[in-house]
Amino acid sequence: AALAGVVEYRNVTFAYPGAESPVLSNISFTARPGQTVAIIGSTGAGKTSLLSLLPRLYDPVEGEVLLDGVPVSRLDRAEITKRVALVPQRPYLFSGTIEHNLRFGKSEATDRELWDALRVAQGESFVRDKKNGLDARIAQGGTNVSGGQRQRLCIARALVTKPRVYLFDDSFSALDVATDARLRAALKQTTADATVIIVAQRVSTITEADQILVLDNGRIVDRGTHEELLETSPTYQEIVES
Ligand code: TTP
Ligand code: MG
Repeated sequence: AALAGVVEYRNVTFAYPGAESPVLSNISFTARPGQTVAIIGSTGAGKTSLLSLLPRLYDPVEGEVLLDGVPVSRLDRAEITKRVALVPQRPYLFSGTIEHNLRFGKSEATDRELWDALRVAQGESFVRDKKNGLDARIAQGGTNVSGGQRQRLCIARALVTKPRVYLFDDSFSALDVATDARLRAALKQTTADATVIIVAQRVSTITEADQILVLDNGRIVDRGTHEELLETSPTYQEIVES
């Protein structure tokens, strides 16, 4: 199972270059194919920073991040990108057609694959409604699509690459609750064999996760399923009630 998509963070501590104090301390967890691991915590807790270490946007100062048992520090970014798709918190669209934007990570994808990805990402109907469909133009930075449409196009772009590991950084926050629920149900089927790590603001997005990590000030303070955390974690209860 060399390309299975097992993600392991082992005693990871991370500080931004030039910063004095770490934003992540002693992070350890494992996410396996078929599992969804969710990360929740208040703003500034370190969720985005945590995700950024797997695709090597940054490297830890201590500890290791492993992909299928191999430290990612031994893999080059192109190799990681083939197996890991990150949907960033501020999803980026560039000037060009919708098709160009969707093919960004996998230029040889067929139109069929693009539409399949759009269907899962709940973006099919708004692209179909555009006069030029996949040829419709996106303005620089995606200013002519809504925040929710932008999120869905970036999710579709990740799906097109058919990665082993998906990292969703707050990718559902601009969606209304009904669209969020439909998208997650569709994603669950499509990504059933993949490893999924989701950062979320809304607890409703992650109640079904196999494991939830509660991040506070750069540390995992509690972990468990939604039901377990409701019983055991005051920090989680606060998030649920907020
Ligand atoms: P984040 O990792 O961005 O925190 P978060 O993703 O949990 O927050 P949010 O819910 O708002 O998305 O930031 C953790 C700390 O790291 C915070 O003090 C800001 C700092 N930071 C940098 O110094 N440089 C960076 O590029 C980023 C992303 C964060
Ligand atoms: Mg963030």
